[in-house]
Amino acid sequence: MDEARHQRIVLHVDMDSFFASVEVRDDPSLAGRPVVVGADPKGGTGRGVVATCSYEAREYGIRSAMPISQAWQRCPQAAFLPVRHRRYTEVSERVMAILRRHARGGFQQVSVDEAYLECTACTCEEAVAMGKAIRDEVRAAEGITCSVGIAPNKTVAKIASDMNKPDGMTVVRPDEVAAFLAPLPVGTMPGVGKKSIPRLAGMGITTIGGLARSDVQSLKSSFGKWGVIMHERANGIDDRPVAPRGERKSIGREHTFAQDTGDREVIIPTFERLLDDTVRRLRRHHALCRTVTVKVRFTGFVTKSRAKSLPHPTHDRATLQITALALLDELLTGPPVRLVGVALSSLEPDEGGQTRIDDFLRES
Ligand code: TTP
Ligand code: MG
Repeated sequence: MDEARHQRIVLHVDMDSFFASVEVRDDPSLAGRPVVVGADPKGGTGRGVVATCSYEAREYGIRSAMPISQAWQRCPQAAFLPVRHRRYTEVSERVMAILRRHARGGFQQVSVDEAYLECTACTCEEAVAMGKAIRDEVRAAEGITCSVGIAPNKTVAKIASDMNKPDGMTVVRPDEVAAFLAPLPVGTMPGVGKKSIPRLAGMGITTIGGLARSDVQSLKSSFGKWGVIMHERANGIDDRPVAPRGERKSIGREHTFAQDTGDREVIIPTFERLLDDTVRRLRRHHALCRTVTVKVRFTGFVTKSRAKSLPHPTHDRATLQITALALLDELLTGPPVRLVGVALSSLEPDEGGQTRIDDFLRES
């Protein structure tokens, strides 16, 4: 019993067809109908994509990010509605307040409709009761449903919340993790997407079980650090904490030129000013960073970015400048530039600056 109490428990909550559910809640006449939220379909000629759709619309094969014209072809009789971000944010804030009230350990909102709660202080039964209470309260207060996953870590909890959607709850106990993960396609694992799936398939790996059994050294030589992480997660290992709310992940600045320009004599000094300002903020807060990211947006909104991780965390101006300028140079391939930006991330406190960085990381 004592051991069970010390086992880690993480709860993941994700709203069902969130934007579409809010639309149905605001107009109950839509209930039970295929509802598509996204760009204007313009009778099938519209450009733009589907943001999300109700589960009734999913029966026609409509999915998030699909061209809206294709959604129209699949189900012209669906209710096509524009995206009302402000409204979804309002509902999201109220839902998150409910979740926060239930949290007894760490709480982390990860997107507009999803959050993790650390439940390690609870027994498994208490975590299940918490999941049920959250689902009941969200439904009663906001008129929308959510799905919950309860498991020993974030990865498994997130996969679990997706297993019985919509309006479901899935509990994976520690001794069930291996059997739960084994048959799932690799793409079920968060972070394993369009890039990793075909490369894993090329190595003969299609399921999470296959990934768990595969040779970690070969994964490492194909994917680097990410290969090792995937292997751990497939084996049910994921120690990432449920981070405190509002943790700052990066600092940076960007600048949009009044007119698109290909002139390096204009672009580089502007970029250096942005970088100086960002490094000054980093140092003022006694922080170090390990990753430098540079972004360039060209005429026509094509946006490219390059990132480099440094061998050691630093706030050294010269190191950051050399790194950032090299990245910028790789990106400036000729076309006129609309915007440049720089961001410093993987932040950590400088020695002796613990208190101040803690405050800083919670700003934002
Ligand atoms: P998701 O939680 O991925 O999707 P969902 O809530 O609509 O459906 P599910 O029941 O499968 O969880 O995303 C949350 C919201 O984010 C979604 O309602 C709309 C928005 N979104 C987009 O705008 N574009 C996208 O490509 C995706 C995936 C989501
Ligand atoms: Mg959702």
